[in-house]
Amino acid sequence: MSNMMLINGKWIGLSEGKPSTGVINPATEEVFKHIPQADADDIKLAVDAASDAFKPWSSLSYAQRGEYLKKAASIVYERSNEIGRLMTMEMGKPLAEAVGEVEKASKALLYYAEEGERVYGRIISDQSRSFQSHVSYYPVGPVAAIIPWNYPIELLAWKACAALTAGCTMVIKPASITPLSSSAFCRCLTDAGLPDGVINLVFGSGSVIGKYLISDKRIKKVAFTGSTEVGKKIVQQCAVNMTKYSAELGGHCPMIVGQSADIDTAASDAARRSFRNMGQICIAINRIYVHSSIHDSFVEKLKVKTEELVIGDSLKTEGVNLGPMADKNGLLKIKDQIKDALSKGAVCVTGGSAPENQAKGFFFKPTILTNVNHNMLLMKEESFGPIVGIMPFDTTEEAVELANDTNYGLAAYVQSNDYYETEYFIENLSAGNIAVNNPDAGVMNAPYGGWNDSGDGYEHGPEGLFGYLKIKHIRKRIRKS
Ligand code: TAP
Repeated sequence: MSNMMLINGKWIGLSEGKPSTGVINPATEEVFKHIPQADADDIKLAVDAASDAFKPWSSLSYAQRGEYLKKAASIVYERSNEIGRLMTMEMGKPLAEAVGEVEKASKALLYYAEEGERVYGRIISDQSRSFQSHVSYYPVGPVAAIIPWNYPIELLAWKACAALTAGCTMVIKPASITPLSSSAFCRCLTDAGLPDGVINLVFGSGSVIGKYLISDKRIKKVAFTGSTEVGKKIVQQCAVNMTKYSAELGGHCPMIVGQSADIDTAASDAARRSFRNMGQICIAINRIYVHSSIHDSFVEKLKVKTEELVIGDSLKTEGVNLGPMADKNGLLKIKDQIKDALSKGAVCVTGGSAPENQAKGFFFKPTILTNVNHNMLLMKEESFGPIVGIMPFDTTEEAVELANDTNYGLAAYVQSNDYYETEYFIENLSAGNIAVNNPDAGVMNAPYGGWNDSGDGYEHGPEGLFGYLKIKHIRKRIRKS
């Protein structure tokens, strides 16, 4: 059931005779399921359905749409084990984290179910008492949502919750690596009674079917999360029809550990945010700048925390912290970055190779490199893997300069117990999200978006919802004279 696409309320499986492709379990490297692939005609049918469903769906009140979302939230929560298990099988993240991700998606549905009722317009006074301006919000129209594989359900849910609340309909394209959990999530929405055509789900390679979706004039917004490279291409395609877009893109995030920091906290936060989900997080910490007076003790503590992490297949072993990487290309990329760094003088403190006990699967040990500099690939390009480079600094100005030496601007992390130093970092770091003395830069009810090459637009919070709304300004005569 989880290997089916959804077009206009009809679930489409392999029996429809479409070309198919295999889904690989990264822990075993084996294909465990096949899925159908959409072609240009399927995309057209999906956009037809989303267009036809738009008027009736957008005509409901926020409260009525909220009721569907609330019902879906409880179904998602009930099925979190089943959906989480599919996610672990298709992209490798430990089962407990996968289930936790699905539960968070259920909470996102509840949050936006309520947030819709807080879409207020504005009344603006005019220079003349005879006139008044009203500002009202309207759903943008059918939306194409293009999703990556690293948080396949959360990133789908953030878009779906906000778009559906706003009154938009959707055509969803999950990453080719993670179609199954996405399909199981969409089934929760249809089982909650969502009318036919309000959401549609198509499988297929983004570089092949993406253009049909984005170039269809009836699509009024493209909500994209993925790499900066693909995001820039999509933004160019959106320009052709002036299609609205949101682009949540790559990152290369710094952490600054000041002289006054609690080294134990800094080390555990760094271990969590550098290596969780095998570093396959847009807001992963890739570069750590540590005050030179505490550099060596920080490195030692981070090494200990890192070596405590248990690597394995969470479907076979209890207590696993890190699964395999989601695909082979990701693994090859970090191996290249490590090779490049070592050839330029870096020192590998821990990791640097696959675990000895795993004969198969895209497993790799979390890796810490010191003696690094900004001429090394790992300090410049997104790793999207379990590696981190550590450099010492002497002044706060130097720390900020190093941290900001990137085209990205998604998140930055500060560990410091010096009030004024912390304020200096907050003011001067060039990133859309700053986490101070904690490793979690994103929460559901506050805006989440990147600066510079990390994107344009917001998810989470009211800002995430308003991204699916357009403004109508109405200037009214309200008095005869
Ligand atoms: P991408 O390779 O960019 O793929 C993302 C999505 O775009 C997939 O569904 C992909 O389909 C599709 N796609 C690929 N080429 C396309 C094209 N030409 N036209 C339309 N769609 C296309 O990224 P990924 O490897 O899945 O995800 C990792 C990246 O996402 C990292 O850079 C990470 O930083 C970023 N990310 C950012 C955030 C935020 S919130 N800023 C959150 C998570 C991840 P296929 O799978 O079929 O190729």
